[in-house]
Amino acid sequence: MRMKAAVAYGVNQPLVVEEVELDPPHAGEVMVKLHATGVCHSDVHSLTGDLPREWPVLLGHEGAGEIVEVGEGVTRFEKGDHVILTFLPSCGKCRWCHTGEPTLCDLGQYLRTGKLLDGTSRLHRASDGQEINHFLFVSTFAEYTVAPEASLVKVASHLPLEKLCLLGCGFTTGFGAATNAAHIKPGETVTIVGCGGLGLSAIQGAALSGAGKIIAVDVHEEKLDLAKKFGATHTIVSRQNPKEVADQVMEITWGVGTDYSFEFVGGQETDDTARVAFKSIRKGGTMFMVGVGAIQKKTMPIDPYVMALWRKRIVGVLFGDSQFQADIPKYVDLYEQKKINLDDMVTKELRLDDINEAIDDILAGNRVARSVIRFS
Ligand code: CXF
Ligand code: ZN
Repeated sequence: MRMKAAVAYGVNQPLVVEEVELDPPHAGEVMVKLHATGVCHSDVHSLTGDLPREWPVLLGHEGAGEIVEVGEGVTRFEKGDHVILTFLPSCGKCRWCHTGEPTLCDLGQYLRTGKLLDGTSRLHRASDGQEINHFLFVSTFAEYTVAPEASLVKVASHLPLEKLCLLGCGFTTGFGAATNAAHIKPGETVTIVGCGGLGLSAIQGAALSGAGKIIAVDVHEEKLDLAKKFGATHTIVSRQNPKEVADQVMEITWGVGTDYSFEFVGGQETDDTARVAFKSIRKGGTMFMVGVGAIQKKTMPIDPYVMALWRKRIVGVLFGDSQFQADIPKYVDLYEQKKINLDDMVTKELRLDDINEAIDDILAGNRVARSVIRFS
């Protein structure tokens, strides 16, 4: 079928919104009519080359929509189901899926192939048939997508998909970092470095877990205003002086440091942000590395002397260490009960034709928490 999609052709080139031919689902796949997709910093990192891709590629990985066709052998889903597309798949069969760690699912090894699981693409440019690469199996910057059933989570059908789409990446990553990775207990203290979509979701997770001090750090004051709205108790405008930020965290916590810190920035910035997060934790505290560093950056400036003598821990977190098939429906319930706030996370809605504006907003840094592209 023919559809409109935003195709990326090279590093830092604007996406081209054009007609793309989408093939029907093969065995184990479904076709989804997208209702909405979030625009995540990782889409932009892919465009800037920090997370390299083969071109052309159809980006987007935080989508929600309705199933319009199921491929052979698909039993978990049927036409009309509302689904979230997740940026990681879970096969439900491998060792990791069986032991409660679906973010480590063995299918993850194929995520960077640009193809679906049988090694082929369903995407071709309508004008000349040129093959287009898939992105993380879901390619949501399009009116329709074909994805493996392993990349879908079924959700209730009476809630707004233009908000629930955030559960496919950003919200689950941030909220899960606070609730699954850190298991924050009442009264514990946290430093949140980076208050975009991930950081704001972690603040919500920390607040819902009963955290005491929630110290939000960002270079942009606008983001810290939002952080307060979601439950931050203290804010620090980072002035690119890591010592100063960590010193302020120390003052706020009476010279102790916080129990946990979270790095949510990633990309090229991690020299500063990881150092701030590391310095902000207390003796025996844990820093969670959630932002994905640029692939070219192979080191982080961490003081090994302090790490050993202060018994500090650094832990990587992927997709909020969630069991996303089970957790996403729970987050849908929390949203319905107004215990989590997705509505105010979406600070801008756009149409697909304006997708480059959404990318520019992310590059600017201070304009949006999350932008969502709506298809209907
Ligand atoms: C990222 C993680 C690194 C690869 C691209 C997707 N996750 C979510 O944004
Ligand atoms: Zn993402």
